[in-house]
Amino acid sequence: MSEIHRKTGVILALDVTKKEEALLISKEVAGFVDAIKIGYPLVLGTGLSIAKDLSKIAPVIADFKVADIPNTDRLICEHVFSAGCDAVIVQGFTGSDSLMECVKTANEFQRKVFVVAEMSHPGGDYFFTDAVSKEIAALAKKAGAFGIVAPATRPERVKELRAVIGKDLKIISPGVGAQGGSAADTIKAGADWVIVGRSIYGAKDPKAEAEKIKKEIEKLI
Ligand code: O7M
Repeated sequence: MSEIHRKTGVILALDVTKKEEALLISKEVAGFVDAIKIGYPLVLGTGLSIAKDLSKIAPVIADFKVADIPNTDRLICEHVFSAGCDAVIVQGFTGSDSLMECVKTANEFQRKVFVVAEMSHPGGDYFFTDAVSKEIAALAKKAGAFGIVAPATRPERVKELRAVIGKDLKIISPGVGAQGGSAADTIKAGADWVIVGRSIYGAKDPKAEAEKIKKEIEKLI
């Protein structure tokens, strides 16, 4: 288990599907990212045991967007944390009892929960309307989550959601690069980390790309 500390402001979204590639890229970019986010593509491709391998390189965030009844959520979270993941990403629209069960389970394992407040793709604000996103962000705070997920493709929303949660919770923001968002604009709007996938793992030189984003963020400090 390791803590997620902000040094670079970058989280790698490792959506490759082969173990060798996942390990190679992670080792290459290790100095330029603060955590590695794994999700269905990699875990379905390699098995959940990849979490332990990657946790030797950087803290691991399990992006399963957990969205079920409290009992099922607890079973999923227990599995994820036992596998060596340092944090889990869950949905908040399931309601406070489901969310609180995830946070309770995370606390038992001394791990963290991030709650999706709004999604980054063009259709992402269709159901995650302004009012709903803000309500989910407020619920994440009330439930004791570590942070929320907010869209780098809409920095103005990051700013508004930051105003809802205050300084205590972290914001991680996907949508930089391949989806059109800017790392600098997202951090300026109040995100703690940008989540970057294809721009890094799909680059000819993932290390150079990760370093470029890290430097873009460093310039703001
Ligand atoms: O940089 P990309 O676009 O290749 O990858 C972005 C990653 O962030 C990818 O793993 C997505 O599944 C994830 N993501 C979004 O792109 N948008 C969202 O709204 C939410 C997520 C996410 O990480 O949810 C927790």
